[in-house]
Amino acid sequence: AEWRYAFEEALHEVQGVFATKFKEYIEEHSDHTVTLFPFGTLGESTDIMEQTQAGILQFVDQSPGFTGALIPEAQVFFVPYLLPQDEDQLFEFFRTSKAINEMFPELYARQGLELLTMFPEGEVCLTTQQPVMTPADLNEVKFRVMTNPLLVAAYDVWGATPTPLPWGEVYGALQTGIIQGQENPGFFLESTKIYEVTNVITCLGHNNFTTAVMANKDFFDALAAQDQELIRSAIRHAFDYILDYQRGLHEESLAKIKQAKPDMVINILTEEQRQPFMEAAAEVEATFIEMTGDSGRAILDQIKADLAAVR
Ligand code: 6CS
Repeated sequence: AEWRYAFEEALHEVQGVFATKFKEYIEEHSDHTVTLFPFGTLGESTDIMEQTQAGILQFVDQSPGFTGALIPEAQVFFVPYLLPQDEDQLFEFFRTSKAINEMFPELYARQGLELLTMFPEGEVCLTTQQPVMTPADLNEVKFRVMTNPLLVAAYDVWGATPTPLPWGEVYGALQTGIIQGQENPGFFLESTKIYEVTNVITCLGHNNFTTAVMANKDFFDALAAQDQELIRSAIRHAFDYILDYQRGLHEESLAKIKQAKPDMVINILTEEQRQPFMEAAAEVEATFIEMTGDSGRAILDQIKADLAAVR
């Protein structure tokens, strides 16, 4: 059969590299074909999710940053400073986490989605017009976030004016001054040339970008056991590849930005400079529990237990 798979990035970006590995594996090990739809070909993140829930697409990569309305618990990935910065710990967490591999699939299933995997895309840094050395520097800064209430809450406590927008509007909004900042992982800051319309990159160590790949559940459930296993194997293959692919990518991307635009300021904040951001962000965890109740608390507790196990 022909399977259709849409994602939120270009073909050469992390989600596209993952999807390409998935496609190659499926086509090499079966008679099925996978048609890839990169960002922009079928609309924004919310559009490709709707198309997957409707069964027009079989596979979709949608980041929790856009899944918050559908699955509020997915916002846990925006509790600042929850995920470790150490790559080995982070990768081991995604590989072994019970929250990700056992609990989240049940929540996605209720929305008609078979959650196949979640993986990290790299450390998230801020790009702004002015330096951000303390939370006070974000005061009055209209800061674009993904359409996610908890991310709004996080930038609120840092004093910014959080502005949820779909990705397709971000470059233009920075260019025209409607917003003055946004955040994304290093590779994406480089590949989308977002540095052309901002002056300063600031890394606070507050998060790593998490994404999720899923299938339409009715489609998946109706497949022969052999095809389900084929899909799971292809996902494992692409997962291993994408973790390896990302080693060193963040640093390389920042170096490429510096090369393309030498006067771009790149500030990696010290532990001491991060402290006020951490302290202000501590209340965001309570906001997450308020938004999601017992179900969110269970996910958060399990993530903490999963993290403790890899530390
Ligand atoms: O900021 C965003 O909206 C986008 N960022 C990444 C790294 N991937 C897709 C997403 O749409």
